Amino acid sequence: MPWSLQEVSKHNNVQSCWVIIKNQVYDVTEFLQEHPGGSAIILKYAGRDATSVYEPIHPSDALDKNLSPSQHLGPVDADASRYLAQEESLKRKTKDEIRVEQAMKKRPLLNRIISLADIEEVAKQVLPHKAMSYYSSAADDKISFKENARAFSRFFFKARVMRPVSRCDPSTTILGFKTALPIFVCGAALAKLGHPLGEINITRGCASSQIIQMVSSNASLSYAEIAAASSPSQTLFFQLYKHKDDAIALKRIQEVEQLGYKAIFLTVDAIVPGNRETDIKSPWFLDDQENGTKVYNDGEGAADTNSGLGTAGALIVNDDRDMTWEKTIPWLRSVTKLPIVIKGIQRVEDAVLACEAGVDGILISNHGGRQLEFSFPPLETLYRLRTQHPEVFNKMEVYIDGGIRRGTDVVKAACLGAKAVGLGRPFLYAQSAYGETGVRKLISILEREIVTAMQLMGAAKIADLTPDMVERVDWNPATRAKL
Ligand code: FMN
Repeated sequence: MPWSLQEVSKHNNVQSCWVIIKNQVYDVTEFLQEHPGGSAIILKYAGRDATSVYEPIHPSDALDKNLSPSQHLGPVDADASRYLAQEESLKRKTKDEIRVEQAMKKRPLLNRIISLADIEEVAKQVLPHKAMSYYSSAADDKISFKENARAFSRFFFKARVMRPVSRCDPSTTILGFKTALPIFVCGAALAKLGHPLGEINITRGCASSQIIQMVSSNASLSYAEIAAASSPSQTLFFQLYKHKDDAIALKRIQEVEQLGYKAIFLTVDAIVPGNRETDIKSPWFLDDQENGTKVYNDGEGAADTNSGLGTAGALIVNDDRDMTWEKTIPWLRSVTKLPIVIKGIQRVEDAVLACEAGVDGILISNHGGRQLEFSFPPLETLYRLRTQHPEVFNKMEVYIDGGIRRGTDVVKAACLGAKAVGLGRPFLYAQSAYGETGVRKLISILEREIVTAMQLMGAAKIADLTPDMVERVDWNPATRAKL
């Protein structure tokens, strides 16, 4: 039977907690303790409509996956739905919403955007504070985040000249799947925080540009919605946060396998959340801005603002913290036929162990500097792997991510043996600022920069990029790293 608001409002506590989401009533009393973001945020909306805080961060199938059919109590009545619609239309805009609206009107035309830095600049203006805090945040003092990018400035090209490059082909393959460029989208959570269409902007932008998208376990759209938005020939990879319960992890793997995802990237560098202070501070900033009007950071599964973990904490609360080479890789192999890539390798020795474990590839990454502060810059780790264990590159594919913002960055990594490189934040910024067209623009900028660098290096194809074409330099003897 349809529910009146009055009836729903009686269930406003730990003993009986109901919420309304998109005019449907749910009994979340039992779920309170299981909610990854903690119970406090749900209790804040107990007996009330929670749609506006729920929608931007949860995929559409989250309720079905987490609640039993009996906990779905049915729709609200006609009076209630009229009232809720009216309330929504009369809602006073927050200062941040007003700022975002104005900034969107002032966005530069896309043809004025010529670099990834330009896109990031626009994103900074137009993103809601909460989204920008989540996207831009990194661990502690952001040293690893900054060094990821800075590492590229220590590697210089030794170009070849007098080589024919009028025809230059930057295409390659990743795990056997074609890609127009040696780049891919790194799985990053919560694209809907930045744009209502979320991950689908990236899917569509990649389809027309022939770039592979890795979809996050914590995408804000369901894996099925993203797969449905892809074109028939498009390749999607899946980033796996392995649940501590193997049975639940297996369900997730089977789901994406059935949906046609083509590889599993198992993330191993985020078993506990990094200390991301910009993200943790976000609710207080919004709070102050609204002069006492409490605005919670309900990010990804609704982070409990008192938990001090920020948005990231809630997302990985159920992850397996006891993964090992001996146990986890054989288990994963036994449950899926998909290629397996380990995401989050941070040193040469672990790259070698991954190779011995027989995985199909490794993604050298420190999670964009968001996890372990002072984790080595991936480019430096790639360089050391190339120098110390060149044989690894013949046995499995090696990729890096973190701080890649220029075509020359991509080309440097390719010279050192990376089959491809991943980009995280740049895709989030592009889709937030300009939707699907922003994603296409980003890819076209990188294409131009990659082809230019290749031609100037005397490389007509990716295979022409070799380790001798880059040299690691340190202009400052005082900081010369021991290799
Ligand atoms: N990595 C994961 O394995 N799973 C995630 O859900 C995930 N979410 C992320 C969310 C955001 C906002 C960002 C910025 C990164 C996230 N990452 C995640 C890390 C990215 O996959 C990637 O390693 C990183 O962004 C690369 O660095 P870059 O942003 O400098 O390109």
